[in-house]
Amino acid sequence: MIIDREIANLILDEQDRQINNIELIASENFVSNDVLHAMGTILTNKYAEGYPNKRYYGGCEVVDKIESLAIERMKLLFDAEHVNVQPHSGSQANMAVYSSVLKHNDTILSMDLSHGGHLTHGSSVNFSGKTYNFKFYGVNRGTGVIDYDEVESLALKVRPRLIVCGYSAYARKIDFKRFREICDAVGAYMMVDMAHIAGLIAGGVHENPTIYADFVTTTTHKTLRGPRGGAILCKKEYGEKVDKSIFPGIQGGPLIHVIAAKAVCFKEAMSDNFKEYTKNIIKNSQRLAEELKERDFKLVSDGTDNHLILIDLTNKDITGKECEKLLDNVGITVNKNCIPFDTQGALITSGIRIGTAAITTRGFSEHEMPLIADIIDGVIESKGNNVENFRKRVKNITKHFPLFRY
Ligand code: DSN
Repeated sequence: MIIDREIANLILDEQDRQINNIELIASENFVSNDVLHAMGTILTNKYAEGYPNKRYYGGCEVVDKIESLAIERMKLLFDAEHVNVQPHSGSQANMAVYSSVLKHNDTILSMDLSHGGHLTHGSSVNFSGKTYNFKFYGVNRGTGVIDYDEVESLALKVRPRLIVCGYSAYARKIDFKRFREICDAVGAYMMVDMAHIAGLIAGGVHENPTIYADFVTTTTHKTLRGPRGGAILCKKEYGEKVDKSIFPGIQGGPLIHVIAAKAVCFKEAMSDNFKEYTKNIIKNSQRLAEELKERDFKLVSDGTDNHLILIDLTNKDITGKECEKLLDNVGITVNKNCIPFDTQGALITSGIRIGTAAITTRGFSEHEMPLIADIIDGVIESKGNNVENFRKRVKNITKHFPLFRY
């Protein structure tokens, strides 16, 4: 129990919000009690700069075992040759990979942010865009899907040292083998940022990139359902460079309490229950996509193969920003998101991104998907009216799916 009442009360307020609302942010999830408890332990007290058996502090004999276990579990889960579980976030994982084998101003080819890429994939306001010479591919204007032949032509033209695939707002499967062929054609390193789909890969419902990629980066808190944090998986030959890049390159002491929670998450992700969970994530998102289409919603790429759906609101007379706000008011949490070829900026946008990882953890099934689509549709149609009625409908759903309480 937390003694500081101000903070304790705010945590309880946030707990209420999570319990009562429908969480559709594609990058969020609800962790298990075990993951939560591992993070809230005395492991937070320990400094352990370095790596197991090569530390710069005494007293690391126990935390060495914890970090080693996390590494071994993650290797097994993703069939990886080398793993680093120390990145504090996905951004730091990406930064570490770039700096492990590239020089400043080297050329990197990645997906444009407005087509589904990430800030760390070369945005001009991010360290990545400031440090490296990024060139961008996008999705096809007609299909909303990656045209791999176009990526190849671009790669042959710009001759990148590294190609990034793996995205924050792309609803279709990624052809990793094709990316490997493109990388080989131009002699580029292949990096996969699997942050969004890591859980789907662990559960076996998306192809595993580790056999194709030189480097795979991830966060651990999205579909993988672990603590907030990052990790890097790579071929053995790059292991030492990647490790040095994280520490002492860009980080100091690892967060051992978070690494313990990562280890718990990796074990959970090996279970049959988790496999079933990932199948259900996709069942739910495909059903929700169909229900939205029946209500005249346009979806980028016309559907989904994974946990997320990118809704193009241009036929609905509402911006992404307005839609996010209206849905927030009734207890449905989403984020505004640029759609490919968006004419609005990133603070307004013409789309919203939704995902089913969190609600599937809560136990929502296909049965709830038409109810959610109906509320989203109704809220947009009524433009901010009948808020109480919609709120009640949201609570009528969430009350059947209890969440862990402190
Ligand atoms: N911010 C994350 C997301 O929402 O996709 C990516 O890091």
